[in-house]
Formats: sequence, structure tokens, C-alpha cells
Amino acid sequence: MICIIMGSESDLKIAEKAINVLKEFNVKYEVRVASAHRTPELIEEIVKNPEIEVFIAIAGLAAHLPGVIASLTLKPVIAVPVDVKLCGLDALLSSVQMPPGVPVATVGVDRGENAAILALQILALKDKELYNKLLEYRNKMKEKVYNSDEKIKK
Ligand code: RP5
Repeated sequence: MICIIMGSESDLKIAEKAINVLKEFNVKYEVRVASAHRTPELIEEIVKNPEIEVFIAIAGLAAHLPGVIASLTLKPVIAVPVDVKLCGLDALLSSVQMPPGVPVATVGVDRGENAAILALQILALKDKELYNKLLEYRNKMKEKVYNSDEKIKK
């Protein structure tokens, strides 16, 4: 199961990008709101769920959510920095600059869909059916580029 945690309900738009991908792949997920600064005890409680295999942490500003989750678990944590201020640079740096030994895999600012794909790729290491679905997804993207090239080239 993939657990999406956002720092605030105001991050929902970005979380929806991830949710849409997970729905498309028909993978089990849950969505929660928990703040690193306002409700650290709730994060601790959520992280305890043994069903969770990968975390997606979505937060803006001083985005400590992914780092706090990573401090509490050995499961992979994928951060999505959100553009609230400074084009999301504050959240990007907060997510990506983890100290040695406690990594967080950080995708681009507002890139909720990439966090979902990366989470699926992790699960696909032990799930052949999911792996094949991801391969199909890649091939569709490839086809789209070839079609564009065919249309545009002179
Ligand atoms: C972060 O601060 C949240 O992840 C959100 O991106 C940002 C603003 O939060 P709210 O003031 O909308 O709760 O913690």
C-alpha cells in the first residue's frame, strides 16, 4: 500500500496528481493530512501502519514532513515539494538536503504524478503485473513522441 501524506489540505491539488496515477494503476493507497510542525504525533501514528510499503510526502514552505517521516521508518519516502512561496525552492531544498544516512527521494516541484510513478516502480520490483503495466505506460509516452515527430517534421 502507498501512503500519501500531505502537510495541509491546501496541498490537495498536488496530491490529486499522484492519486490520479495510482487510480489508473489500480494500486491500493491511502491519503492523510499530517503536519510535521503542527501534528508530529499524528505522523508517528500513521507511520506505524505495517501495510504501508512506500510513503509520498507532499509539503510546501519549510517542508520537513518527508524528513520527519524518513526519521521514523526504513521504508522509502518520496517527497513532493510544493510551490507555496519562492517557486517551491524553499520546499525543494528542505526535502532534498537530508543529512547523510536518512535519504528522501525528491521529485520536482509540484510533480505529484512523478512521485506516484516512482512509488509504483518500487512496488514493481516485486510485482510482475505492475511492472508490465508501467512498461505499457512508458511505451504509450514513447508512441506519443513518435507521433508528434511524424506530424511536425519537414
Ligand atoms: C506546509 O505549509 C503545507 O504542506 C502547505 O504546503 C503549507 C501551507 O500550509 P497551510 O497554511 O495551508 O496549512 O506545511
